[in-house]
Amino acid sequence: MSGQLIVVSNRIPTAATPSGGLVYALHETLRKTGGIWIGSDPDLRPHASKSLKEIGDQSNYRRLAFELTQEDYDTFYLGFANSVLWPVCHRRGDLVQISRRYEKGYRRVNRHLAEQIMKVAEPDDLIWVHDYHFFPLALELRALGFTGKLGFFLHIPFPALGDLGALPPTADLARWLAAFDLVGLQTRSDVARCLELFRSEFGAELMNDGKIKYGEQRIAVRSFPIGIDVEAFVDAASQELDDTGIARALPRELVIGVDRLDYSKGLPNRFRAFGRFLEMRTDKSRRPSLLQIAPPTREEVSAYRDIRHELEELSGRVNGENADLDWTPVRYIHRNIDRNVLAKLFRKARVGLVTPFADGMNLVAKEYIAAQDPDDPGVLVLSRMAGAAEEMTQALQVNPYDIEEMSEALARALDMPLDERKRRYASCMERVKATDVAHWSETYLKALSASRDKMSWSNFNAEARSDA
Ligand code: GDG
Repeated sequence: MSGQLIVVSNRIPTAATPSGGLVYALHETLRKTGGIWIGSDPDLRPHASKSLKEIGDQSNYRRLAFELTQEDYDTFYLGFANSVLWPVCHRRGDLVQISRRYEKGYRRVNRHLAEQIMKVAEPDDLIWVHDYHFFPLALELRALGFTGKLGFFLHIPFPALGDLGALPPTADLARWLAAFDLVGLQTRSDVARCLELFRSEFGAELMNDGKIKYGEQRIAVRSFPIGIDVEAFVDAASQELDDTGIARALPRELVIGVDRLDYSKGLPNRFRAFGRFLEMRTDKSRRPSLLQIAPPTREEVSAYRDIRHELEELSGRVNGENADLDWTPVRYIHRNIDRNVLAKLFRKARVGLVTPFADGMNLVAKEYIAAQDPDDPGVLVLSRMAGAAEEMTQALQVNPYDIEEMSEALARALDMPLDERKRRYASCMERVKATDVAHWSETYLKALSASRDKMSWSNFNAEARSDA
């Protein structure tokens, strides 16, 4: 890598050493390579500054924050990103809220951010942009004359061609993506959908080297399945649960679900399937509990308030119909739980229920497997619609729309003999280890560095701005 690495993501960590998941992985990457991490400042301002703000003091790399106004937050973040792009990518066109204000806000924030990045970026820097908040960022940067390598990674599913019809016409995904050198996606199915989009575009061509030629641009599209920090999670899960109160309160047959409270995660059907399983069990002395941890997220968006009410009603109903004086079948916790406690709860649970309708990867599936005791592992019940299903073929895979299939899978998981559990766990764990988060960032950055030798972006300007 000749220049420095610049990572752009919507959120930027504020702790000196962030814990958990993706932010930890990016922190570790930047700690090794040096560079800059740019993300949004969580505090809103009446007037956003035109320059990035230096935050914190990190070893080896800088963190720079961009400011948003209330209008930016409402239109760019809550509006276009989370009320248009998120539902489209998760096959929920019915939840899309089209608004010209949202479209303008989205383009404005991306344009302003590009201007601010240009003040700190050098021509041979390598910029790695994360997620659907910044689809047009490369186009804006090219329009301002940035000629270095630009990579993109989409954490959520790539939308099917048919679903893209729910986007407003100004959202030209193909042209936005074509300004990047490398488009990284979670799975092979995502890559197939992205290629389908380019195939449908006039003037796009699939080249012999696997790249797409689109006008003057050449774009590589590849899958890089994201993973977790396996060792850290195994370590956290292997510690004793020192809160004896929690340990005592856990039933012998614990089923666990952990998800941000999002409509894409399939939680109502999961509760229905658990209710169905309780009804159908012949041995009524059997008293499993479903522990569902679902911290709040994006509560300002109405679809998120609706799903919360639906879940509260459903958990109340399943409990009302099945609970006893000394048994609560569904324990639903609507708040954030400490990561170390979470790891130990995963290990105690006989079944991990991961049943999204659509999910880029789903790291909970990988965390559940990593947390298991190899000598007495639990069973992962996994939706076929999660990106993780492409690799974890030995999980019990289910259709998240089929309540009966999920209820049967639950019964099968709870009754599964030890040797079958061990065999399935070993196969899933082998995949979790092979695609850990360090492997993900290393392979991505290697591919981005090798993505092209030299190329001119000089004829970009006029065209890039024509619809801004
Ligand atoms: C997006 C894509 C893709 C959840 N509740 C608590 C908590 N969590 C942690 C989990 C896991 C993370 O949050 C959730 O990651 P997921 O991958 O499951 O889902 P998204 O948040 O939707 O992430 C997804 C991911 O990006 C990465 O590319 O896999 O498909 O949608 O780590 O453990 N952590 C703590 N307390 C909680 O209550 N501490």
